[in-house]
Amino acid sequence: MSAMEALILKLHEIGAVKFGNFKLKSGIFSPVYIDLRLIVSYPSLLTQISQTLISSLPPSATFDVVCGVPYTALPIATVVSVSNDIPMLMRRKEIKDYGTSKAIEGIFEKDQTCLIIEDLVTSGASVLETAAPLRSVGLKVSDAVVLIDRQQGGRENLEENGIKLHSMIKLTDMVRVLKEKGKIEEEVEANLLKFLEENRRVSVPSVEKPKPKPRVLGFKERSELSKNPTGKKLFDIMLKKETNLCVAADVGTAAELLEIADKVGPEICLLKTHVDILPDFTSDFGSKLRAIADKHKFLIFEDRKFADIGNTVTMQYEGGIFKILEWADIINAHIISGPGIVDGLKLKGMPRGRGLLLLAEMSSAGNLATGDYTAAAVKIADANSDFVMGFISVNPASWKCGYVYPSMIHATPGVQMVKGGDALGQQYNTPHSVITERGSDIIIVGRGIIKAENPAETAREYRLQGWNAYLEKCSQ
Ligand code: S5P
Repeated sequence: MSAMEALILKLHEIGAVKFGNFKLKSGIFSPVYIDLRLIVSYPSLLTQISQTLISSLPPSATFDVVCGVPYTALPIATVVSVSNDIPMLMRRKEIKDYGTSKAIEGIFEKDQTCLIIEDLVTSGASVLETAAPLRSVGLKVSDAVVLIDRQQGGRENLEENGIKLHSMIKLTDMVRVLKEKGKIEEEVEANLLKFLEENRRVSVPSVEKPKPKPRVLGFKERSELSKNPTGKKLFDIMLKKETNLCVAADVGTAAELLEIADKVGPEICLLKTHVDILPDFTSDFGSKLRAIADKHKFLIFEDRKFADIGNTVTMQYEGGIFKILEWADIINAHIISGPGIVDGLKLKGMPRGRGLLLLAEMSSAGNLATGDYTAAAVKIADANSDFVMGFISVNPASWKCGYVYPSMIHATPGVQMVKGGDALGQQYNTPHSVITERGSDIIIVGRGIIKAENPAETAREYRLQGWNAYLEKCSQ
């Protein structure tokens, strides 16, 4: 008896192959059901499968790492890895939105080749679901090896996606052997061959005809598109420092603010202030903060939320005791008073090369900046793209209008590691969801960092999460 026949008989004996009438994941009814999850209970069988898998590969199938399709093939891949001393990678089915948020776990280098290991292939959809994130992190995927090929289009579907399928056992071989060894009746074999004839190709709906997705432009390309000098500068800083983190420094005193700015400075692209909450504000505050900003290469954003008529805001921007125009690279404004507010701020800010963010949405529960209001903000921004560099937004991916302007920067408040809120209406989303799902660029984090035991270390964690999410978005 050949090793292959012995393997088929063993799989039948342990009940991994059953005959009857079964509904498959793809919706079709099948006269055979194969459940390879059982093999973890038979260690010597698992070893045998893992060894035969690798030895059945042609010499043309070279690879540096292996990756099993979750979940059933994970133990097979692990045994292949251990017994052949080949490093393994793991694909996460669910990407965490804490920690490093990686889709692929393990160490690899760009352009290495990864062999995908699968237990059973029908349409090939699961193999393609694993190939996509591997390819998006720069790995090459050209071969997949499978224990059983159901011969229902998997080979062809994978071939069309540049993956050669190698199978140890074909379903037709399996029924032939089982019939020859007297394990199944002739009728069962005939029934199965008829089924295969009628279901030669199970389509892969989501993979066969991928919907064209708009390409995500990176910060480099977007910097070139920005018409505002501060917007350009911010894109450039984000790229250079690999950070899309803005810290909201809502601390009790100016002294504390300067201290925290120096601590988190290396991790941020932007420091956001509320200068009117500082009891010890003095006229040299601006120059002191500017020195720290220059030292760590970040920009200063005074969250003044101007809201008055154009004429009044010119004075509020330039005058008073705070003299915001002197030291803040960026300010923001509500559009409740109409486009005149932008004209007023622009009059003072433009000659200094400053930038303005419009509040198109807010993070607090029950706020009124939604729908038509958000659309109006986009329209005003578009008409003033030399001065308006972007938006305070919460879910720009959902906007029916305006989200497409790649020159505009989206900065989103209401960010913490864990989704939730405070007692006064603030609502939090995670860095990963803000950047990848909600379509923003910058995470604005206040209490999540300034109330942490070690703000510098925590800022670094937020920076990594925000930046990894940006990289993930670009690779999609
Ligand atoms: O809609 C908004 C707009 C802003 S600018 N919601 C906000 O929370 N902000 C500001 O972001 C808010 O004023 C605060 O400075 C920061 C959020 O702080 P946190 O402590 O809740 O992270």
